[in-house]
Amino acid sequence: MENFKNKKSFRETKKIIDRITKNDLSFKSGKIIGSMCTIPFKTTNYFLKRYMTVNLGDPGLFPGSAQLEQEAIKMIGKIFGAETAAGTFVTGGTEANILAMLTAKEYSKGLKKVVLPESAHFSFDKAAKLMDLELVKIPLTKEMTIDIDLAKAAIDDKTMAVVGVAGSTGLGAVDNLKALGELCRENNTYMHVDAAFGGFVLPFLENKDDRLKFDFSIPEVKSITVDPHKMGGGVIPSGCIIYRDTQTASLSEIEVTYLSGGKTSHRTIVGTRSGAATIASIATMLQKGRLDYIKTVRESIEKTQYFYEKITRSDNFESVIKPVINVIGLKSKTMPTKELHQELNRRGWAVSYFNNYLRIVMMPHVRMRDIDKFFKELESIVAKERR
Ligand code: 0PR
Repeated sequence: MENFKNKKSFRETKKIIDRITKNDLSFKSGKIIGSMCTIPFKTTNYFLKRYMTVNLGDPGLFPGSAQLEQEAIKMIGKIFGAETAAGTFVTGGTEANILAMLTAKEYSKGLKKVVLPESAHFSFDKAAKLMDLELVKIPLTKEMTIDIDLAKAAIDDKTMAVVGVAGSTGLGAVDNLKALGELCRENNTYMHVDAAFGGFVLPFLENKDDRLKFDFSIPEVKSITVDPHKMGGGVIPSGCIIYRDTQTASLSEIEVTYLSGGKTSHRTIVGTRSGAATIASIATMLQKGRLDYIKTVRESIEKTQYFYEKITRSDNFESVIKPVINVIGLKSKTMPTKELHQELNRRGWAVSYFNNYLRIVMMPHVRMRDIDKFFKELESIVAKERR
């Protein structure tokens, strides 16, 4: 970086920043095939610019934007089957999950034990570190979902929260949340669903299986994480924590007495927060509407199916599970998957490596021709390895 002392012109500044960021990958390259984010909706620029100065941390200054946020939360709550939902936009799934754990801690009056599947996102480890929680990670079944019998054995009257995942980070797997809910009934244990990824997929799936139920229609579910900046097509940073009702939402509340507009409160970890990103993401939801989400999800599932069939037809690869949504865990049968990952990286492909498989995510920016190219590359790597 150049020195800070001499100020630079716009052109010089742009040159410096372009030079340093030139190695960033671009979604348009077709090589980002393992990320859970995507290209934001086409009108995003307009809303980002228009609401650049809005700080949702000061609702007294921006009452209209604060109202818009609440109306959007209600809208998402209704999609998830709750007329009474309340919550906030946050920076993403991590903040939403941490808030859910904070809320559960308050709800349970200070208990610390959290029962969750081994597949849960690492944001729960952050929450545990922050709040000194005890995570009991439950092994998975062969479908890579939480083992309900083992969960049952772990849940007791000392349990602060039970977490289920609707669209796991590695494989898109959906836990048996109805069964998990039933385990929360006896002690009225707080149940949270992490649908950061699945929340904008599952409600729009055609031919839905009853096992994919994840929302407030399960009576024990108290809160849900969902990220507009993943399958919502929104812009980074946009997550949401949605609570079943205002009473639950207010458990994480901190009163703020001095901000303009007088008495107000925060239910977020951060203080000042981006109105621009939130409003741009809400604008995306409004412009897409239910039918467009159904279409986006259908196309993503078709691409997943297309790739899955290629894998299963090949002698060289296998899928960890039959994909449930638009995430695939890919393993090589002929070479160590870790080496395959390294070679893909060397060739400029951005896929994530999870222990012993690669995560492929069929986001809206991934085109059929990218999938063909990627599959050819996979075959060429294993063929070369064999020679
Ligand atoms: N819950 C689930 C189920 C997730 O998959 C994720 C993140 C989170 C919570 C946390 O969300 P934030 O990262 O928004 O706080 N899943 C992706 C992952 O860890 C996040 C991601 C997205 C990472 C795009 C990289 C990337 O390029 O892989």
